[in-house]
Amino acid sequence: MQKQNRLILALDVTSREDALRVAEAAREHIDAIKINWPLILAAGPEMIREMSSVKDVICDLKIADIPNTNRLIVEQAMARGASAVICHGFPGEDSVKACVEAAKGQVFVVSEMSHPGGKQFTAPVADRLAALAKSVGARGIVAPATRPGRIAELRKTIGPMEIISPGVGAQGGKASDAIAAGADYIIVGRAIYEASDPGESAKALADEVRAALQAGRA
Ligand code: O7E
Repeated sequence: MQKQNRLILALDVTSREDALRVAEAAREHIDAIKINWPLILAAGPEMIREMSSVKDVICDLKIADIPNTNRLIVEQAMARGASAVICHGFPGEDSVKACVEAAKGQVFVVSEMSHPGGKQFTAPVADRLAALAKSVGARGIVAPATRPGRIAELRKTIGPMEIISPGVGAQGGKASDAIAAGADYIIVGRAIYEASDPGESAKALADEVRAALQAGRA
């Protein structure tokens, strides 16, 4: 995944036509496409391969099972062209390790989730989940753009590992705040795919990210 725009498109649309339309429109302003269950269930797992010809695909199945099942799921995603996968940490170290091995390190582990309910169970253990991600050699963690202060906190736990951050736009977070707090990439869905002009919306977000980075360097 290139680190050019620091913007990951969450392609949670429910038809192949919409997926192609939005991905093409946003293409030059994004670094990766995140595919989740809505698109896979609606248009089939071959969407992973098809979208991987547009941009690197992060397969967001939020894998959360025993090690053997996790391994089987990750192998299927990678065989279809995924560049990385997302798993949950709560099933434990052996389960996350199985994902890391099957994806050759290309794993992001969910820490504190971005929605209000994320405060209930994930927030109290987010630092431990982040530490687990680090100890098993994952690529990075998922941390909430809705609570940028938590991005900065979790950064202290993981050091230079990557942080990808959802919650910008529809969930109320701001791209510039997430980047200023230390996110490497923001993840944006509805603010792009529900926009009347998804290309313009993606461009505006990428511009906001660039401006935040420049302000940080000044
Ligand atoms: O709110 P949106 O429309 O911009 O979409 C956000 C996307 O990020 C959506 O696919 C959702 O499943 C995902 N997400 C969160 O919103 N919050 C989280 O805490 C975690 C994720 C997620 O994708 O985890 C893996 C990156």
